[in-house]
Amino acid sequence: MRLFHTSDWHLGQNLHGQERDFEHACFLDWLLAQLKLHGPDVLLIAGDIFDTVNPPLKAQERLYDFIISAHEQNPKLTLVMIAGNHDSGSRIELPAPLMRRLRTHALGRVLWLDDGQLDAERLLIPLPDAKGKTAAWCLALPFLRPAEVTGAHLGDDYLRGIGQVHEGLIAAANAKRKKGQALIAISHAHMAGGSVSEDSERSLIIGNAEALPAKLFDKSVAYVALGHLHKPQKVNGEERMRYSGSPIPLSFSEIGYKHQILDVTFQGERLVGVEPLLIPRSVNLQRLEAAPLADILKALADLPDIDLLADTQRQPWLEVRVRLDEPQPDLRQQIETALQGKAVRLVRIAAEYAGKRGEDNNDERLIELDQLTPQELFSRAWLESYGNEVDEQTLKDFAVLLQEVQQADEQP
Ligand SMILES: [Mn+2]
Repeated sequence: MRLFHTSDWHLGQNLHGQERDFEHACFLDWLLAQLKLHGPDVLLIAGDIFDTVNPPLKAQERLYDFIISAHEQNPKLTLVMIAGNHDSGSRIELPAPLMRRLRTHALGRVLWLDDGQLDAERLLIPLPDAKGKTAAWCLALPFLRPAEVTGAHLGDDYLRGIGQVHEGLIAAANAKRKKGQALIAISHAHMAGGSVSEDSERSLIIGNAEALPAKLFDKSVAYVALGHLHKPQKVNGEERMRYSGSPIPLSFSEIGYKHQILDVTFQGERLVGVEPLLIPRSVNLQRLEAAPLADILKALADLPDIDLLADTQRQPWLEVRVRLDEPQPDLRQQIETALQGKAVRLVRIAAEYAGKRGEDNNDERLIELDQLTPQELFSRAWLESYGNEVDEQTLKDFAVLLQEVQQADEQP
């Protein structure tokens, strides 16, 4: 039994206004070729399939085209995908009846039965091997929003609610499986101890309350395919508990990651190997680190010139950081002029100013709005208005309101 584990595709993402569709198309072509080459039994996509709850049509076409192509090419492949915190759970599930015909299972929500028990049945997916025999069970844990795991008979403790879902599902899976069948979990969550990227993983809840303890997955679970963190990594050094990471860098802070999918092998109920398959980078992200304007202009002049025969879609995305003593109204113009005829695509200019408020304040920098998370902005506004730090409870309430706003577009 062999599976591929991937996550955080963020189809439809744009980088400061620039579409990533070409990069996603290159990744999906590569993935199809890997499926053909290695012929795994299962493909797991651990959430954040789309970048937003209302993804552009082109992004939806990418996903469904891929599923159909994968099925036509590898007719015995089972595909399981779950919603992440960027996805709409109901949107992911919407075409489920069609997708089942393509051996594809899409889980976006957890449901509770009338007696208050978790509806575990719909979250347990049999994974057949090449001969069609159930070789393993997949436990699907879509990203759980507070409203799904709290309430009347569940109580209002988010972490406890999450714990109940895990316990209920693992118990149901253990009751169901036969000897020799592996348990494989797929989950979109922030596990405690994971390392986070600078600015692209939208906070799940807030502070440390959002990080889940690894012990939620007891040893009966042979492998945990995780999504949410964009850097590929093991959780607490455990071989069986992994983030595959995103297939493309979703922000300039992710340039250094070795983007990959994981090729995971089982013998009976035992995990026997995990091998990364490195994804070729179709478009580079390039960042010029903060320097005075004169140095930056010189560095820009040294960039390679456009090759008229080369594919413009493969030109690197460029972020330029400039250190300034005072505002420079024609900054963008100077940079754009320096970039004329250069084989890069400018996506962002970040200006940093040396602080002017006294000698001790030389490190104070002006921060741009898009460098702040909504929580940070709220905290700063609170401090400025009331003169004291915002308290935990208010921050939590703010996080709940924020989630409501972020989902406001979502269809019921
Ligand atoms: Mn993500």
